[in-house]
Amino acid sequence: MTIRTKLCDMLGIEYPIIQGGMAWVATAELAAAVSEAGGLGVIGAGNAPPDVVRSEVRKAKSLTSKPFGVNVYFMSPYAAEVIEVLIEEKVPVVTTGAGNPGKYVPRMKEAGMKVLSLVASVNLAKRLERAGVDALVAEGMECGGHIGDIATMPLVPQIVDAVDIPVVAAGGFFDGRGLVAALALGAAGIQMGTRFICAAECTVHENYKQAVIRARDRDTVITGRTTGHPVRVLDNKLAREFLALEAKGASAAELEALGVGRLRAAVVDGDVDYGSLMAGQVAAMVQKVEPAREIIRHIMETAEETLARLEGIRRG
Ligand code: TUI
Repeated sequence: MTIRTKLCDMLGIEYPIIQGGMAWVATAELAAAVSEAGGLGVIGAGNAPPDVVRSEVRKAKSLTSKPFGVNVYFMSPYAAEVIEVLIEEKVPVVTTGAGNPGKYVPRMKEAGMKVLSLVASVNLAKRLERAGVDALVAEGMECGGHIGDIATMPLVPQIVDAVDIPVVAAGGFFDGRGLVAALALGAAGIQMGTRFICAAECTVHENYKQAVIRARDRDTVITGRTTGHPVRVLDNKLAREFLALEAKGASAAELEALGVGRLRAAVVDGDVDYGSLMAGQVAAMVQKVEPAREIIRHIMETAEETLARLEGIRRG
């Protein structure tokens, strides 16, 4: 027995699990490993220039013949050029984040791509459905990185009720209990980032993986609330300095200066003190590094156990 949803048919994947397209973190190696394991691997284009994205896409193609995606980060100065590269390279799936992809949707659809857009509000979900995207990823504030202000539990059913296209739930997912909960809320699958940071195939610095593994339930904090760009990260020296500056009423420019290059420092250099260790609240549940295939297998196995347990509490 297995759990299949309309998301699997739409994307040509085996299991309704999408790997978050995390900037710097989600390289071709991780994306290909997740796709090979039956989920949808996603390369995070972040702020990378188009030639770098093209070479990552080609690397992923050399590592898997299964569908994979690329996340386009709309605050990147290269977003428009990256989209052209993805069209030229015939990337089957694009996920969009941190901005409104509306005006690019027709071009991506004409190229035969599936477009999934990350949203953190009902209003944007409705607008993007009208713009013609294929599915939405409803991202609750439990997730890592840039976040909205609504938690996954209230956000997902509100978006499910507001649109007619498939909705994927994101933020707070770790195992099959979460997958079944997402399906119960009306979602067609889940997107997970944090757990995949600790996939064996993920190329982030080992220090970053160990910081996620060490994290306990209250170890993420939200910086940047005063700038209007809240970001969930693991608590460290950088986060404390950032929060202290915010408490003193520092300007957005001053705070931005502190943040420049910090994600790269965490991912590439393994700077766990002054790097930006973006991670979601489920960091506390991640306890080991394991292959992407094991992560997917564990989610699907625990989802089956959860369904069986739920069946057991039905009374006639
Ligand atoms: O984008 C994210 N999460 C992120 S981005 C990031 S950090 C980064 N750093 C360096 C380079 C590249 C990235 C860390 N985490 N999530 C997707 C997401 N996007 N959630 C919500 C939205 C969103 C927000 C506003 C989507 C559209 C939107 O549009 C506003 C409007 O009305 O146009």
